[in-house]
Amino acid sequence: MGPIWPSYFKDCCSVIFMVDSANTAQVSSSCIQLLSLLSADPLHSVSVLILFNKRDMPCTMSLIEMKSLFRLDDIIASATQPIRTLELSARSGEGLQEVLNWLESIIVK
Ligand SMILES: Nc1nc2c(ncn2[C@@H]2O[C@H](COP(=O)(O)OP(=O)(O)OP(=O)(O)O)[C@@H](O)[C@H]2O)c(=O)[nH]1
Ligand SMILES: [Mg+2]
Repeated sequence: MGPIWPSYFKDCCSVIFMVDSANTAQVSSSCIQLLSLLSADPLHSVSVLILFNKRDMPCTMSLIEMKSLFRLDDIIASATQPIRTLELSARSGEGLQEVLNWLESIIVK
């Protein structure tokens, strides 16, 4: 669905970018999608949450591995947006409270 995302950017005030941490084959394409999203003009200053999902699966990569594969430190340092990263399991709900806290924090702003 990536090619149609830009049609939603205009009215966006925040972005949640969900990554499948159990899918090694998609890491590079996911990283490219993230970079193109962060460089889109309408998203210049929106709050961004990068969610590493499926942490319950045995084959899941650790947050340290994912951050390293994405070169997230470099991405965060050069991005114009405030970026937060969290781990989550949509299946077990682990990490969900932190996501809700993030949502609340950006709504209050
Ligand atoms: N174990 C586990 N399964 C999850 C989690 N989140 C979603 N799923 C399952 O993942 C499946 C959906 O696959 P995804 O890869 O998330 O969906 P997608 O990226 O739209 O589909 P693909 O393009 O095929 O990768 C469903 O069966 C969900 O139940 C999670 O946190 N843990
Ligand atoms: Mg998938």
